[in-house]
Amino acid sequence: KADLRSVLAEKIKSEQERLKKFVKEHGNTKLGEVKISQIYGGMRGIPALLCETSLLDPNEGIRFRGFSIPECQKQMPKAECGDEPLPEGIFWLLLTGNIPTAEQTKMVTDEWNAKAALPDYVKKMLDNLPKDLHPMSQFSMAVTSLNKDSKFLKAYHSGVKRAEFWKYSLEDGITLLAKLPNIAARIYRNIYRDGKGCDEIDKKLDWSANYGRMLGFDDPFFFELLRLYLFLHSDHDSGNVSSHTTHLVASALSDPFLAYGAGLSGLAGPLHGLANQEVLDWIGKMQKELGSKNPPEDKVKEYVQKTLKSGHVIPGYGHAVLRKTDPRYMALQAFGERYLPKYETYLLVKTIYKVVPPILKSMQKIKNPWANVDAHSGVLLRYYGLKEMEYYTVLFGISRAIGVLSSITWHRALQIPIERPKSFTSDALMKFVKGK
Ligand code: CMX
Repeated sequence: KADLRSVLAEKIKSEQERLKKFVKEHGNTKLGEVKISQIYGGMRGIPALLCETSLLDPNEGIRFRGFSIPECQKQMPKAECGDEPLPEGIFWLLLTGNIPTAEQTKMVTDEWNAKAALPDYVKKMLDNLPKDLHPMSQFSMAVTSLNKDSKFLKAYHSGVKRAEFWKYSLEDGITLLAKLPNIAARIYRNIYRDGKGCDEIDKKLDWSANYGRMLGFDDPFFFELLRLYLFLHSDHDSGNVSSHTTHLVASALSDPFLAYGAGLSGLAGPLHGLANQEVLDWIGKMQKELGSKNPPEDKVKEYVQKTLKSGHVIPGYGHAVLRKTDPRYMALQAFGERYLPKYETYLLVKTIYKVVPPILKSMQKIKNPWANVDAHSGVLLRYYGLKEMEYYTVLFGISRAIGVLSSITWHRALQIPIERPKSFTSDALMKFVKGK
């Protein structure tokens, strides 16, 4: 029945020793070389980051502390009457490397429920923001503003030793995770429901179900979808924009609220987290133009080709690292097949999955023609009545916090220094090449 803090403290102690020895013995081992094309190419493939919580394999997809998505679905604790892993348990797994018991998971749920209430100043700020300010801007502002009561910030200024920083970062991470559904649901109610609805936590329910309730839903299948969604998006190694931004900002010893506020701004980009909104928007336009909710394959093919010809990307397809269909897409597809197999827009998503990869494969410049997670998430949310597409990235933002806040704790425990890679001007690179 050991609690999260004591399990983690033990693990950190043994890892600090193990990793110190590892770096001492192998610190000079080379992992690869850097090519000039990589400097101009978004640093793709440069092995430069540490991420203890998850590992992304180009063909296999993500593993959380060594566990694949199906393994997590099988082994992680679930809600009563549910089949999907509870995101609270994923937080435990990412932090400690161990699959928690049902009792340990419940301890996380209880703590998050107890700390879920928002300070009045955050409520007031959110209630006074213009309704046409994008939900992600509102989300990032609210998260940043919570640093007023950061335990890390207070500890830093009161002279706490560096070796202890991780403990205060963990407390901030837990506080932030507890409050995220409340912030996100308030933004939703303010923009789309005239501020009406409940913001009371039901202590008998888990994190995802409480979030669903505060959004104004009561369908247990929707709560189950939220559990799946919030589990799947929790971590994706640390090279993606939201994770890397959070790490970079946190490396300056900014507190976890400031760091994740910045990460959310990165998540809001159309090539990253906003793609789920773009997918459904694109599908909606296709349905309208083709005059059918589930148009035939040849018409879909024409529409895809037209999109590409107009110079746009096909949202939800391609990936900077993955080279196969994203297993997160497969997990969402399995959910759709189980609960909404006849829904017309779901059937269209299936047709798109048949049609798009061969077309993208034929364009040689595209390294990965397969679907990523964003190709499937929106259609499931829409089926259950969460129809406001520009809100979708907020869900992604609630989930990604689980991984990156776990990582901040670990980076502080391992005392990883401020990130400061070397940059060059083009002229300096040309001079270097000439001098060779
Ligand atoms: N449709 C059309 N063209 C695409 C494409 C797609 N789905 N995916 C890649 N390409 C193009 C790129 O735009 C690039 O073209 P240019 O050389 O003319 O600029 C070329 O193919 C090579 O790109 P790549 O090396 O295969 O992919 P990148 O690593 O540069 O980019 C990504 C990855 C995700 C930004 C890109 O595939 C894309 O824009 N996809 C659509 C948006 C999307 O689904 N994003 C969500 C990704 C998941 C996430 O991070 O959250």
